[in-house]
Amino acid sequence: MIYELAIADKIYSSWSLRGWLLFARFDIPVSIHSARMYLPEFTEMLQGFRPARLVPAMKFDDTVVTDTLAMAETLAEQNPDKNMWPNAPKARAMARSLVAEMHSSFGDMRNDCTMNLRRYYPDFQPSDGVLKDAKRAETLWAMARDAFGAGGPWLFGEYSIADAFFAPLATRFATYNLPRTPLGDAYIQSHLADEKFRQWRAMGYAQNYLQPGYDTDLPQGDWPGPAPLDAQASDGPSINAQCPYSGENVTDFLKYNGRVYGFCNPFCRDKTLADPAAWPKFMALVARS
Ligand SMILES: N[C@@H](CCC(=O)N[C@@H](CS)C(=O)NCC(=O)O)C(=O)O
Repeated sequence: MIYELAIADKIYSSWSLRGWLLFARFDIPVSIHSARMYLPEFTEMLQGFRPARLVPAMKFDDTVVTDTLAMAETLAEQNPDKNMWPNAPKARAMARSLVAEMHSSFGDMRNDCTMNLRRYYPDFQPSDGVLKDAKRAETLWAMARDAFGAGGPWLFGEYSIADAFFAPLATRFATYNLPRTPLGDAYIQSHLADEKFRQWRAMGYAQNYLQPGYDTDLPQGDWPGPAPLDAQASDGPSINAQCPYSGENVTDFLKYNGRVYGFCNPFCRDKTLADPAAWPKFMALVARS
């Protein structure tokens, strides 16, 4: 099956993150179309995904699927080898409940705590509604982890659609420093440390775009996930002639641990700069050099 996916800003678009994780986390090949929200380019992009009016939207053959819940079900049905839902019927039923509730609820948290993967606001004061949502999320997480989570750090042990759905909520706990139990904190940290999530966030940094209205004036701290390795933009020449991602000749450079590494375009350099350890191909090049 050949899939196309329309998404928006990686730092701010929580539903896009969820849609992208459904592909990235289950290793399903997809061709990505991306546009910034609230600009004409967004509407233009969606012309190719009619009748979608929001992101994410996906397409296969001539069929457009316009909502993350429908995308998840369609992908799970078309890729049975990927085990996107838990295998055991009772676990699968609970996973579906959690995903449906995530999809239809948590309005206060979504409204008051917009996703912002650039920021950490340690002093944010949550409203009662946000606190209620946060508590409900933790109740659901604890229920799944207690019953089915023994095999790994995710809600049902192995990563499932339910984790992709809760990833944006986990980032809101992180950005706004929402109160949480140790169990909730461990689950949130699993998301922040997840390689695919880190790649998404690093690509968001490389997009280098501040969405008006998504920041607050509150004091900021360092991102509460794994700290990036220290790398700096640099001039060439580099120790590698070919980009670790594309194999093409290098044009853009960074310095890490006293050595200069090259990439075939500024975006690939910048996404690596934002979080070098998130990129296995770059870390393999470092290990070889
Ligand atoms: N129910 C939809 C929600 C999609 C949604 O709200 N997308 C936002 C991005 S996070 C959007 O497209 N915003 C652009 C706009 O409102 O113009 C889904 O699950 O896919």
